[in-house]
This record gives sequence, C-alpha cells and structure tokens, in this order.
Amino acid sequence: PEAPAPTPASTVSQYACQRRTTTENYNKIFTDAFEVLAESYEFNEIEGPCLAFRRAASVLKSLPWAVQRLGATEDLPCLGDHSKAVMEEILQYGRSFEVEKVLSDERYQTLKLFTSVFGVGPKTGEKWYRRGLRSFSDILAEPSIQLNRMQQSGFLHYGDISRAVSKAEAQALGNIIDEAVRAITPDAVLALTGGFRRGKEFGHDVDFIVTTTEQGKEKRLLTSLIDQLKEQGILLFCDHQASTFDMSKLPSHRFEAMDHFAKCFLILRLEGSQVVGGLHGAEGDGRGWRAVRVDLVSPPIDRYAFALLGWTGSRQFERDLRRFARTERRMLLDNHALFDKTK
Ligand code: TTP
Ligand code: MN
Ligand code: MN
Ligand code: MN
Repeated sequence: PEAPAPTPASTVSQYACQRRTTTENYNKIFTDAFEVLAESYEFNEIEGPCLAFRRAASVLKSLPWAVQRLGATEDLPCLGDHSKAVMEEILQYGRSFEVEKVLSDERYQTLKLFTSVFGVGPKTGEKWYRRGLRSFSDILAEPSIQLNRMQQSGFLHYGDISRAVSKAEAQALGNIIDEAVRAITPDAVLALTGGFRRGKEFGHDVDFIVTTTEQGKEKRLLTSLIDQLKEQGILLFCDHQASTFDMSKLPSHRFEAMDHFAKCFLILRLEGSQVVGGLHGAEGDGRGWRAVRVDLVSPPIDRYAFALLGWTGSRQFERDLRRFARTERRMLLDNHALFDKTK
C-alpha cells in the first residue's frame, strides 16, 4: 500500500542544495538503473544525458517515499522522458531492458573494469579497450603498455582499495592523521570531509582537510605530514600536488572541478583492520592490515570554509550549489571563494 507522501512532489526543488536528503534511499531500484545509464553515457563522452540521469537520481534520492506509480513523478523536477521511460519499465517488469543491454555490453563491462583501477580514467580505459584488451591479465601481459606509478599501485592494492572503507576505519585513520599533524604543529586543524562528513557508513576513500590556524604556516604542513607517514612505514603511495592557489587571480569565471590548493592522493596501510578473506583480490588474508585510499587537501585558513564546503560533496550537491549561486543569487562559488557579481 502506498503511504501518504509527506513531501509533495510539487515542493521538490530543482536544486540539490535545497533538498533535504537523508542517507536512506527509498528509490534505489531506479537510481541504480540511472547510474548505469549515466556511466554508459560517460564512457561514450555524451555529457548531456549523463548529467540528466545523475540529476534525476539525485531528485529520487531526496524523496522520503518510494515511487510506486509513474503518476507520482508528475510534479517532480529534473525527470525527463527518458528517465520516466526507464522508471516505467522497472515499475511494470521489475527491470529495465535498456539497463540490462548496457550491463551485458562488452565495451561497458570492460571500461567499468578498467576504470575501477586507481589511476585509470575513461581516456586510458578507452585506449586499452581499442587495443583489444579486455581483462587485467591482458593489460599486465601487454609489453607495450607502460603503467604509471599510480596505476602500478592501483593494480598492486586492487583487492584492498576496491573494498569499501567503513566508518570505523575512517575514524581510525582520522586518529592517525590527527596525531601526526599535532606532532608537527600544535595549531593544526583537521576535518573529516567527503562522504563520511555527510554521514555515510561506507566510502571508497577517506577525505581530510588539514591546515593551521596561522595563515601561511600550512605551506609546509602537507610535506611534513607525508614525511611523518613515511617514517611510520604506512605510506604505500603518494601523489603530491603543490599549491597553485593565487588569491589575486580570483575569481575564475570558468567552472573548475579541481581547485588550486595543495593536495595529495594517498594509499595508506591501516593496521589492525579486520580483513575479510574472500575470492576476489583478498590481498590481505590473515594479515591484519589493509590498504586504504586517502585524500588530503590543505587550503590556507582564510579559505577553510570554502574548501570544507567544496570537499564535503556530494558531487551533485556541489554542482547545484554553484548553479544556485550563479542563477538565483548572481554569485560565483567555487572551492576558493564566493563572489558577488554585482560588486
Ligand atoms: P570523493 O572522495 O570523490 O567522493 P565522496 O567522498 O563524496 O564519496 P566516496 O565515498 O565514494 O569517496 O570526493 C569528495 C568531494 O571532494 C567531492 O564533492 C568532490 C570534491 N573534490 C574537489 O572538490 N576537488 C578535487 O580535486 C577532488 C578529488 C574532490
Ligand atoms: Mn570520499
Ligand atoms: Mn584555474
Ligand atoms: Mn576523495
């Protein structure tokens, strides 16, 4: 039986930043289907429909009720004909034939597999696919392929880093990093961000912001922190990107997915973590440790609020927050600042 909708469809905003959304998803059968289609468009570099399916999924995730008939979606924003057709198939047959076609497509399956490796994006995945490679063993056996450092680590720790990180593991890493930054400087500021800041139980990595209350002192913090982790013997991989942030060059009028702050993409060794044995890449059977992906970003303290907001996600929330600022407030928002365009 259909429960009375506590949130009328007509009151749902087109902006994710105006939709109160819990981690409970009552419409997973639809949003999982949309994500497959979005990903398939992404692999084919067709941006419009890709974003449209992600936007539609975000709207459905905000509903505190499950859609049980298509009529219930009539007043919802961001649901186009294509999204509704997919939902109709699922409501009628319990599955979408379009989604099943994608899932059984060799190109989709191969790109999905290849891009699941840390350091392999759609471009590299595509290149390998076009060369006729279909599996990890194909790649590793191909003498003409030169894996970069990131991809080598991606393959080496594949089993561990493709396994979800739990909230408890995120907290354990938080304690390790907290101790390390406090040993460097007593005025260190550390914040857990990304999916775990949004209250998620699991994540694909753990994201932190690290800085200092004294402006400018953060410049050496990240390198010192990396040195600390290395000394502790827990740094398995580090890709460090120095800051290119320049306050005098703001605002940037182009949308930028990446910010200019110093950051590093890491793989850390987490001791004492319960490693569950299994068939698929159970790198850590009986070892008592696992590899975890960690992102660190280090903005100057006067940019802290914007960096924290930008790194909390979700991606759709961030996109819509910027679009809301631009369209509804005539302001420019990014990870560095908020500007009033009229001043
Ligand atoms: P992610 O860690 O990619 O995503 P997530 O934490 O929401 O989900 P998951 O559990 O899968 O890890 O990114 C976190 C946020 O950081 C996201 O909103 C995008 C933002 N971000 C930037 O703003 N700049 C960057 O360079 C990167 C890598 C992320
Ligand atoms: Mn994350
Ligand atoms: Mn720029
Ligand atoms: Mn991340």
